[in-house]
Amino acid sequence: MKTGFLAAASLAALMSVAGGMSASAADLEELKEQGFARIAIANEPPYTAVGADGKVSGAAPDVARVIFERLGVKDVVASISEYGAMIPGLQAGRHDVITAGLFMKPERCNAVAYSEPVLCDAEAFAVKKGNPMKFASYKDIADNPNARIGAPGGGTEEKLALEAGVPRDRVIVVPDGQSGIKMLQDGRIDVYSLPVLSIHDLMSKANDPNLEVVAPVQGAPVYCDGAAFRKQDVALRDAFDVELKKLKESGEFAKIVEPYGFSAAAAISTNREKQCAAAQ
Ligand code: 6CS
Repeated sequence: MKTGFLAAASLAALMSVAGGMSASAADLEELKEQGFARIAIANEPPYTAVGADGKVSGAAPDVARVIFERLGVKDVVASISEYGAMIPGLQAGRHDVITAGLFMKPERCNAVAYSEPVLCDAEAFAVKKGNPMKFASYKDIADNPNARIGAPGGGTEEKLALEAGVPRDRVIVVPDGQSGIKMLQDGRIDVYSLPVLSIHDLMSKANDPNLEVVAPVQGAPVYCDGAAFRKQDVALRDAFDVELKKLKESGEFAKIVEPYGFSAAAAISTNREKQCAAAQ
């Protein structure tokens, strides 16, 4: 059953109930009793999406929904969050799990209990047609004093830009994909950076011949996400991983993620240990 994205009022009521869950640990029995798992998403297709009808889809929630059903948790209920707020929200007990394409990186792996890898992707730039400022890497943006990059707040692309030396005042926080494309079209930024599949989804919807994609971004690694649980919810994470492994082995995992453009083999060929240890 496709899960709805609850209207604010009912979501607030729901959260007040669910908020009673012990922030200390969300164990499987509690989730079964609750009847749903509260997932954090960003609404960034094809990773995560909320339709006009409120239905939640995207590769990450679809994998989570199947796994939680197999664990006896009938439903998932999503709330949209900025990437940078997801881990604090999880730790504060506002979510039971993050299923949003939150890429594994050492500092995040220290803060949460990730599942094994689910969605892997490289990074991309959306630029004006002809790439007039010749961006191929985040360093190219740093080296051009006039270049402004748009990226999600607390997201990987923001961090990559800052680490490449782009000054803070030239890294513009963009709240969502549509805003990023509009800011690029209006010339308020010179490049908008998201993972490859997200940029391609936005560009196909924008259908603007004055824009083009640069992918993959040179020097940026391929990242993989996992479902992210609280550190104290390792038992829940392990139960999730048992079902994820079965999905991968049965071929069902590929049937869920590949229609969205993701490579099942990319996730299957790596593991949490490698991804959490990977250099930036
Ligand atoms: O994990 C992240 O920070 C990045 N993940 C996705 C799917 N989109 C942008 C975000 O910065």
